[in-house]
Amino acid sequence: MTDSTNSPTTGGGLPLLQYWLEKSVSPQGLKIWEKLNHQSSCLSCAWGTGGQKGGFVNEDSEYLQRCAKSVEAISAELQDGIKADFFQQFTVEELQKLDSQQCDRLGRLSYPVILRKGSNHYERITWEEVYKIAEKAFKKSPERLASYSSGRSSNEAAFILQLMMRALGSNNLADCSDLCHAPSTVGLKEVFGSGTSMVSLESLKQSNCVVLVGSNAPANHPRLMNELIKIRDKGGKIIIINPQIEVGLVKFASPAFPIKSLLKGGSDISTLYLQPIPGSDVAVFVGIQKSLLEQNLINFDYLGNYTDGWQEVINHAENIRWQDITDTCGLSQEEIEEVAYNIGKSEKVVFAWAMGITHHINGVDNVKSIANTALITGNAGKIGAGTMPIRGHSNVQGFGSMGVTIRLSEAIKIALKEIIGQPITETKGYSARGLITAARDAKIDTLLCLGGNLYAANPDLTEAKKALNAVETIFYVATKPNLGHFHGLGKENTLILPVFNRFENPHRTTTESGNNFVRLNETGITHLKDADLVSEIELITEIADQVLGENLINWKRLQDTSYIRELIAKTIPGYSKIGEIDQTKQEFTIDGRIFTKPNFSTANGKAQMQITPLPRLTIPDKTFFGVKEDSEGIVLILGTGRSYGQHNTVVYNTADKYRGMPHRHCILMNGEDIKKGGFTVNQRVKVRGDAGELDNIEIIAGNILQGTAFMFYPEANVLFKAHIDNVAETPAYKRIPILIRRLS
Ligand SMILES: Nc1nc2c(c(=O)[nH]1)N[C@H]1C(S)=C(S)[C@@H](COP(=O)(O)OP(=O)(O)OC[C@H]3O[C@@H](n4cnc5c(=O)[nH]c(N)nc54)[C@H](O)[C@@H]3O)O[C@H]1N2
Ligand SMILES: Nc1nc2c(c(=O)[nH]1)N[C@H]1C(S)=C(S)[C@@H](COP(=O)(O)OP(=O)(O)OC[C@H]3O[C@@H](n4cnc5c(=O)[nH]c(N)nc54)[C@H](O)[C@@H]3O)O[C@H]1N2
Ligand code: SF4
Ligand SMILES: [Mo]
Repeated sequence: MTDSTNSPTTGGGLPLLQYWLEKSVSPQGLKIWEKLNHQSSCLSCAWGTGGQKGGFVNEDSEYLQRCAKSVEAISAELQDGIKADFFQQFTVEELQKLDSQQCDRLGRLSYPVILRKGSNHYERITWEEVYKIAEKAFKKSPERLASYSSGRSSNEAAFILQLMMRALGSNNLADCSDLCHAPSTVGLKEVFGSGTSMVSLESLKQSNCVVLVGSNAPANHPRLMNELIKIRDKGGKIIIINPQIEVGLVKFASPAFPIKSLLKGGSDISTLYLQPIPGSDVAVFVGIQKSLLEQNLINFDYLGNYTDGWQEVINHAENIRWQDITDTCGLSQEEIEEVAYNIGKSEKVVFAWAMGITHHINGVDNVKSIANTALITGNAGKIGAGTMPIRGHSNVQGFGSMGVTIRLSEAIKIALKEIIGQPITETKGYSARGLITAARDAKIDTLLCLGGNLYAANPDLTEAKKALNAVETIFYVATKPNLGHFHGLGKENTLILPVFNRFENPHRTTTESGNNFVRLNETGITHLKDADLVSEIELITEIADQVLGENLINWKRLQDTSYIRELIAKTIPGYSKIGEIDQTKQEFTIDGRIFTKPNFSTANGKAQMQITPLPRLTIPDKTFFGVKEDSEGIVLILGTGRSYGQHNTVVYNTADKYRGMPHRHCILMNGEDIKKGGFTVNQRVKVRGDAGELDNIEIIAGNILQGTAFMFYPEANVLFKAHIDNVAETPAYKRIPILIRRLS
């Protein structure tokens, strides 16, 4: 197999190339400013900047809090609309030659299109016809219907999406969080009875030690860096655990601290920086627990009063041999002891993490091992301390809160039953991975994708493509074209349905930040002339109305989002204040999420600690990849992730200057491994995983742990099959065995 993302010169033809070049240079500076100032939350990450007090204000009412990511996201939304004759001009095969960036640069989707079976072209259709097709497609048996969603849409859209699916009798509500923080949600819920961060922004500011694990915050949550800088400035400690040295985690130049950025080239971030073997974080945290025990830094009073299961966790740490810990994680006992000492001696410790923790087959255990460490030092349930998963998409957490999940809480089930007038199905739904498998086995007829890029976000793109090809009808609801729209085609019909984005909606909406703060987004207008867009709310309610008619739920009335908020207030725990938000304009913190006292949301109020077994990490030999053991090349462990210039599957800029990776087709390797493999820097190589191979990949030397390598997603998703965490079903995107060889 070869690279699926050929440049347009190798097949797409010159006109297509010209088209996106023209698009990508349109001047829009003023419009960006207008949108930055719009009263709505930032489109990009879940740190949650923006809202009622204007675009530059964070949750603590501090000003000047927007970062370049935000501008990038807005600017992409401000592109011109795709021209009326565009889809007549280019066949689907031609469109399939585009890479991610080229797809995005085609411009805003501004009219609905359909690709019918047997046709080579997407063609324009009317919304009337869309609803007719939808009516037929959704009148199938509920287990054959599914949705997938991505966290850019609003709480209101999320709520009615799941309301419609559940009214239809389906629990197949796959979501991008299944590929992201699901292990955090599952793990934290088991331990604390609540699946989100227990730390508010205000509380984070009072911490004097932050342990940041598996996060590249300088690129992915830039405004978090301001908080880390301030914590260090007042003498606090920042402990980084990450196999790769991310420069911004060592030193970060923030525009919020201009003097330091100018004179000192930035602020110091990391006090300690540990580089464990990928996938070994449980060993690191059990090691920290063991050392805390040995250094007498455990808070036994706290454990006795506020936790269950602590004896087992302590015994486990005590009985594991240091040798097993250090062999597993590759760190020395002294390194772990120093971290333990710093955690144990700090008064208020926040444990924060992102995908380096969740993207593993033992992602849930990783999360629990962090939670255990927080608990044995009494760092959960007080101001300035606690567990803090750093959420991804700007409203991904809102989607979970609104019930877009296959793990619906009993409280929401009971409340929804009242609205829907029938019990919520107990059939286990399909997560994002489950959905791909079910589709592959021809078990899905109709799929509604509310945003996102189900195709390119999944491992094994060949499988993902085949799976989607077996779905009868696919509706892609989106603002801009992406790889999935051209590769993830349905068997009968594929529709791309254009919608308003967050700052263009004709009605108010809300979103929820990763810090559990609800933002109110004001109405707006689109810059697109003659565009034939609908809002996500209108789209879903129209479909629901056609399919379900008006019995208990008046779907048309739900086009008034304040009515949706009324229902949310009645249904979703902690969200009662949303019922008055139209009048009060008061953005709020969700009740029951921030724990300032060690009284948790479990049945008895105590945290439920559980043992986390050490992972057995193995590295296959070359024969695993179908070549002889004595053949040339080197086997490494690959982690995939984001460059500075991309938002998930959408690439804005090809280079990642921070990692010295000049384009997308690079592999970052340790200098020793480059030598060991018999390669030189900048050499082009082949990279093979258990699902496919990429050719012509350039070797870049970087500050990454020996034995490991790093590549960008979604390109790297052709390489490997999905190996998932059994409980959360999240793929191991961060621990992929690969073979690197010379080009033949
Ligand atoms: N600019 C930008 N911002 C974004 C996004 C984007 O694509 N672009 N995406 C958004 C989304 S949806 C998400 S989920 C977040 C993602 O934000 P992050 O989680 O910060 O992003 P990743 O690139 O997945 O990489 C996380 C880090 O994990 C480290 N890592 C890899 N393996 C391990 C391991 O085994 N252990 C440890 N401890 N660390 C490891 C990597 O070296 C990397 O630094 O960002 C959000 N914000
Ligand atoms: N190898 C590898 N794979 C990964 C990861 C990794 O680290 N490595 N990370 C995983 C993670 S953490 C995540 S979250 C997933 C991301 O997976 P997804 O969330 O599925 O993908 P995105 O690229 O964020 O989706 C972007 C698309 O959303 C649409 N969109 C943008 N704004 C709106 C809007 O307002 N409304 C609607 N309806 N659509 C909109 C646009 O069309 C855009 O093309 O990828 C996962 N895949
Ligand atoms: S940190 Fe995140 S929410 Fe804040 S401005 Fe940057 S991208 Fe937007
Ligand atoms: Mo994510």
